[in-house]
Amino acid sequence: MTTNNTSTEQGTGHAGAAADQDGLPQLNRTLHTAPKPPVRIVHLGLGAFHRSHQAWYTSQAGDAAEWGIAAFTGRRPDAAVALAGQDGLFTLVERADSGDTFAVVGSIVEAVDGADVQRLAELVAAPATAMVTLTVTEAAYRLGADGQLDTAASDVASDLALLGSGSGNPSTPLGRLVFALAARRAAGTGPIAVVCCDNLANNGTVARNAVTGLAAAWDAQLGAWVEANVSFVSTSVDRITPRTTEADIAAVEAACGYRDNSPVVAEPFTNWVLSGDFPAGRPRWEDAGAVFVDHIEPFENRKLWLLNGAHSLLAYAGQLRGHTTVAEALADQECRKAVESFWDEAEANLSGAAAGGADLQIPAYRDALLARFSNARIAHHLAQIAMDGSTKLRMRAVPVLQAERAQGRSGIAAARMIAAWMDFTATAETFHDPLAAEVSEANKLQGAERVRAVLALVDPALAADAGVVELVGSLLGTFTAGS
Ligand code: CS2
Repeated sequence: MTTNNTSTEQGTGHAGAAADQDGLPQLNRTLHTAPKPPVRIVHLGLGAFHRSHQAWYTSQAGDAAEWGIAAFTGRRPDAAVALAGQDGLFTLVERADSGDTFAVVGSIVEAVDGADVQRLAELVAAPATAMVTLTVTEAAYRLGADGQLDTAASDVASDLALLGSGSGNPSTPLGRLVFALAARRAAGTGPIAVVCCDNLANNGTVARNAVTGLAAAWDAQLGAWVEANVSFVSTSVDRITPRTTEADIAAVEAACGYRDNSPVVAEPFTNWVLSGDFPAGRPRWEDAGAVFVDHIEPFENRKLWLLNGAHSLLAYAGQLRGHTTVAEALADQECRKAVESFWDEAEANLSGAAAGGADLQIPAYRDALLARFSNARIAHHLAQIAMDGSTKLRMRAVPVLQAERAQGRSGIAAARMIAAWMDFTATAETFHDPLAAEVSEANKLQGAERVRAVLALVDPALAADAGVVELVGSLLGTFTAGS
């Protein structure tokens, strides 16, 4: 293991740092004394990916000293409690095939329990705050299969009732955001950007529809204010970030000589493509390699289809064949073949006019993905990727299947991903999905009826196409252990 203690902030003495039971000091700002940047970014969804990606980019910007992040958790306060105990600092472990490097990231200056909506409102309303970034998961946008905000979803409906009556705090990330935007409107602190960093096609538009839809359903004037004052930025984000383990915490202790309760492990590769306006300014993320483009769609599709699509395929096919991690699944020729043929289909729909003049360098991108997925030192668990399949497949398999069929081809490789998901949901002990109950119910049906019912939960138009139902049905059972 190579150890390279590069710090984004210069370490100094250990004065005042609390020690853990091994006598090691706890990571905090007495160990790393660079000035705390002021809060200018509010983030919703304080998790590992936010820290390895947006927080890292912000810490690497040339004007990092001006840009601090206040990050709010989602459902549970744990990540905020752990991070607050070390002044928002955390170690980024970059895990390459050849070894680890360690760096302290200092851009998060406040870590807050997401339930503290008063603090959220105060910060979003503050004149210095220029943007709200989001990693709230694909499923949190509560889009129905028709792509529109599902106001009938129980948590959306209950947030709307709470907002309307003023009798309690909203509990969904978007409900909380809308509450905080109302505070900004009331404070008169002007335009702001919302930057969606979730893996969705047209994620800026999705965020716009969801946030504006919710705001307008609560208060028409707030809806109009959001339309006029909030800029929704689309982004394509990329950095493989598995869950942190106890072994990772121990590795940081051994290499860095301090205790960090919240290190984050990520691959060395990172990518961020953005498109949209920042009316109140932004950090110079381009200093860290972020790219600003006018037309983001080809970049989004390249990432969502080639990387995320292959991930989902490996997650279902790989687990059906008894594998645990991405690297293990990719080493299985059956899974690898399925990925390569899905990539062929996706690639056919990424080139030519679909690229919109962008040079997507697909062969090099595919080669790089093979290398990234094969990094066996990154234990990226298939179970983590398998979550929320009904939402993810809409972005990862459905567009490729539709594009293939529109050109008179079968779309068999994309259909294979959907069939693998159906087999997985029918056989897994449990699975996490916003539509888990509906999927399980539909899986009880037989034959074409079952395929149609499960497909309808992903995309009603596909379910109405007898050819697709037959194709997906014929691919069930493709991936079985040892076949
Ligand atoms: C993965 C992504 O869990 C998943 O669905 O496909 O989190 C993936 O690792 C990231 O998008 C990589 O940038």
